[in-house]
Amino acid sequence: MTSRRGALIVLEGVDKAGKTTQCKKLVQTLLESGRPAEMMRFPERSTKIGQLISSYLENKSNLEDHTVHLLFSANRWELVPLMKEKLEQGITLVVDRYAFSGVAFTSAKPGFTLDWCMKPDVGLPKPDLVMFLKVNPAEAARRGHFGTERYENCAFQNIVLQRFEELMMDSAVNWQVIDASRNIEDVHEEIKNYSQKVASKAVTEPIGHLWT
Ligand code: 2DT
Repeated sequence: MTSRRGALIVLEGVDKAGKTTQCKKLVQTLLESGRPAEMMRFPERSTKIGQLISSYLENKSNLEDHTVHLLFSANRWELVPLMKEKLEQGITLVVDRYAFSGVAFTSAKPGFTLDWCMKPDVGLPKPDLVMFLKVNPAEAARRGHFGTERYENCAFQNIVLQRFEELMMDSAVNWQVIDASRNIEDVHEEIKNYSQKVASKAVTEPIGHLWT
């Protein structure tokens, strides 16, 4: 047995950027290249906390803004033991949204600072790579209608994008901006290249702590 760990790879972006499609394709490609890989997503709606979040997103319930922010964070923390276990088993995790979405979405609401929003997620397993799939919200809207869930409107997504851009100024996080306006295969090719490089490097380094 070796002690090579898997890499923690996160895909972020505004709605309709193609994150889920690209996460699935990346997992498939990693598996085909002989690297154990699994997909995860946040929010993970299957847990008790995830169900509260899901009902909120579907507009079936209302939650106070700070409260729901903390629930999103708690939903990540409750999965940390499982994430660590998988990474230590050598499984590369491809994650559809993470703490960056948490901060970008809540801080797009009036009265929330980036700093306050980051606090509950300080110390989470630090991604080895965060790829930001960039499509401007107008282009994203052309790709299909926004759904009916909370936050799915152009004006809000524009503010979310600004918040992501502020988060991307942090050079302590390994951000890569991907032009996701291109076709699925071209976008995948670039994502694959960054991921394979980082997965080879990550195996020799301990898992870091986010925003510490
Ligand atoms: P999807 O399930 O379609 O990705 O939408 N969100 C997500 C937050 O507000 N805070 C968070 O911490 C996370 C992970 C983004 C989920 C919606 O929930 C928002 C869109």
